[in-house]
Amino acid sequence: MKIIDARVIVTCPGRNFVTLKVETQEGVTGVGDATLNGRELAVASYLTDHVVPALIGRDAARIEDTWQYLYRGAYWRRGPVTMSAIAAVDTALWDIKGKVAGLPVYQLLGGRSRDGVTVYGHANAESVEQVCAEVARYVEMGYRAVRVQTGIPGLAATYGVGKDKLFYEPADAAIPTEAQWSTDRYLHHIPGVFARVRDEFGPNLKLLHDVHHRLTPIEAARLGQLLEPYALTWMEDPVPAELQEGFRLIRQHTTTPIAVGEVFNTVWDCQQLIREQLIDYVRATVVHAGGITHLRRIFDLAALHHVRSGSHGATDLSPVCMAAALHLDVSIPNFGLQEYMRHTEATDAVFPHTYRFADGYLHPSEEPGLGVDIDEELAAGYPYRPASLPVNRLEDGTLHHW
Ligand code: CS2
Ligand code: MG
Repeated sequence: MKIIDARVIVTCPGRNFVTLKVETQEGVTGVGDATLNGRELAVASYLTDHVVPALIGRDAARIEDTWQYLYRGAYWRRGPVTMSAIAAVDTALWDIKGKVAGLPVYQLLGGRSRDGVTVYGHANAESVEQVCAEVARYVEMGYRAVRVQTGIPGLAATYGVGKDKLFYEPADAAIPTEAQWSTDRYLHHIPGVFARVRDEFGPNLKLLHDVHHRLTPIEAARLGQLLEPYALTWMEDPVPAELQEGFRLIRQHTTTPIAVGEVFNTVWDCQQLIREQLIDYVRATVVHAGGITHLRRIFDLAALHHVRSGSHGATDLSPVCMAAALHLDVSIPNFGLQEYMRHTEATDAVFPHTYRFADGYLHPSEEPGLGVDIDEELAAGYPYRPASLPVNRLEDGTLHHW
């Protein structure tokens, strides 16, 4: 099963996506997502210039060996660019293996551990009233879990509150736009939002909130305490996570569960968080954490320490990543939740897929492989557009975490 071709496709059907398509001598193809928001072309170059030439002629069946070859072989290990590139190759090879076996990828991962993958949607709006209306829309669509973000009085724009409700997209300009942040205003406002939402929707709806790495551990501990009466499913990314031991402080003070990991690339980013049981959900993804092969390792370590999965699934992760995520989600023993932000119609058309949403669950494809593809002709009609994520400043002008 020799690899005879591998090509990198960059397309922008509403936002930029990088996709790797691998082809074998027998004509079997596989796809992998390599999108890294705001740094798309760096991964495209890593693949085209350094990885693709070494893939040609390799045996497509040797997934683990190829993973090790790309990880150890580069000498320079880890990092989002490297790991997204490796992820794309790994995902494409799992897709090929499934097609050759005639089985959906989840069957190769041990088969189903559950009937459906519980997903959460994003309710975001400027005011508490508006956000309640957004939550109600998700409940009507069948969602069992909703993430809630609102504007903060006194701040011009807030993370998570976009113009478009179903496809929130923060990468809005070639040069980063500047947003404003105030921890005091935020901490004062957010508990009241959850008091209202919990009161209106009752105890059975799972509620989540994304702090987007903006607090210090002691501030996060306080927020966790303030939110305890509203029984959140998780408080996400309370602090930047480079300092894994920083989570000890949060943990000592609150029973609000903690989720973190959308920027993690390898198990080394979270091994202390997991081993010391400092978190409850690990949110690493197929595309940014080295593909199905490596993400499964992270989830296996997590399973030993009562940590569940909660993979990132924002609009900047393509339907190829979502398709792959669902095969893992449905098969692992310690699945928690899957984020599901819907893609635009143009994106869905460029990436035809057969996973489907019903009653608050996503269901992976039953087709051999991942059950997703890229329509290259359609993709060619959407050329790359430079777009960066914003930066954040405190009211005195200090650059803060976005
Ligand atoms: C977010 C993302 O979905 C989330 O939890 O944190 O919207 C994140 O900001 C983007 O995916 C960054 O690319
Ligand atoms: Mg997040």
